[in-house]
Amino acid sequence: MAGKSIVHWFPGHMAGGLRRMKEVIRTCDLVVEVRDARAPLSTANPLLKELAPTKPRLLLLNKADLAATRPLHHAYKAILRDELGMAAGPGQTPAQRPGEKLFVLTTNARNARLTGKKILDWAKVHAAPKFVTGGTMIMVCGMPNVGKSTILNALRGAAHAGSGTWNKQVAAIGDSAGVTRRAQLFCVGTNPLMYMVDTPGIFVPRIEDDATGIKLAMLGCVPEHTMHHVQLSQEILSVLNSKLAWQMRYMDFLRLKQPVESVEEVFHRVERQAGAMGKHNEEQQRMCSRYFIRCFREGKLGRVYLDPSPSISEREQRMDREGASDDSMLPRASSTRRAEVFNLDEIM
Ligand SMILES: Nc1nc2c(ncn2[C@@H]2O[C@H](COP(=O)(O)OP(=O)(O)OP(=O)(O)O)[C@@H](O)[C@H]2O)c(=O)[nH]1
Ligand SMILES: [Mg+2]
Repeated sequence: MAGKSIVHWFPGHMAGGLRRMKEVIRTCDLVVEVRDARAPLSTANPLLKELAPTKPRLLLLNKADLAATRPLHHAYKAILRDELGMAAGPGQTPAQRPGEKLFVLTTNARNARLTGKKILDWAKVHAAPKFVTGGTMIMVCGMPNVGKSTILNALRGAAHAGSGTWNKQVAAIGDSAGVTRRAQLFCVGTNPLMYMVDTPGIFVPRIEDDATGIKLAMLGCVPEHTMHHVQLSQEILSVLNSKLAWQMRYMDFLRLKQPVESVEEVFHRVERQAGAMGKHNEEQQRMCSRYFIRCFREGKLGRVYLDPSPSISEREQRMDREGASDDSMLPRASSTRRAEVFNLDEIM
């Protein structure tokens, strides 16, 4: 089970970051909460919702390229229903709470520029700045490693498209938790003027159950040292062998003929592929497990969806495992036909 350290991971920079966010949020016109689309419920942070209950909110389910599309689609509708008290079926009347503005998008790094443009367009209409001359202030927040800084860079990219400087990354990104360690302000657009505050990933001081802790460790929302690498690899293998994995890609990847239960077998395969047989020491095992964990996080072992998705039938599950469904089942951004960007208006 998850080590106790997962439950208690709340380092100093997070406590400081949260304090700073509470100060900065007063001047913000829009809050962008980023979650991981592979576990949009487990990567929700209640602390963040409490920060600004009345501000317009934009919820981004990022890394949708790594999530199984069918359960993500269901989750999207459930989030609309739960967050807004909104019936999510087509043609139903939205029962939005008075004054609440929420925009939900799924996105991924591949179409980040397109997402950036959609966010900017939405912000122009729904998050008017308090003082026009001061510009719109946007705060981006979320759990560690969900892609906040990547989104910020995308927004800058969208705003600067065509100017020759759009692809310059300003916010540091990295594949481990805790890359951004303090709140930083960036200009993301000049017409109209928009600023964005990138914030450090904020973890919950206490996780309710070990299962959530394990999911967050799998997704890289906590640093490596919080869970032993062999234990984490074993948990990942269990996921890949279960219904949570929507494609059995790990067997192809490791050139296995049938599923394996033991993580030792996985390490053995990795060793063979790397041509490093024979050195059965701890360092070798650590390298194999880190490689396996990284491949899982990068989606090389197939798309997954880690949160419960009860409304999905066995048949749908089987179709996805056999590769019969793809991104085409998600609502699309109508004009561009690019996958994994959709919005409230299109689904209602
Ligand atoms: N496949 C995929 N990878 C993504 C996506 N968005 C971000 N990433 C990767 O996820 C990792 C984390 O991205 P960051 O933008 O640094 O995440 P962050 O939330 O700012 O992380 P912290 O600052 O540590 O809290 C990086 O390796 C990104 O390249 C996505 O949509 N799809
Ligand atoms: Mg960051």
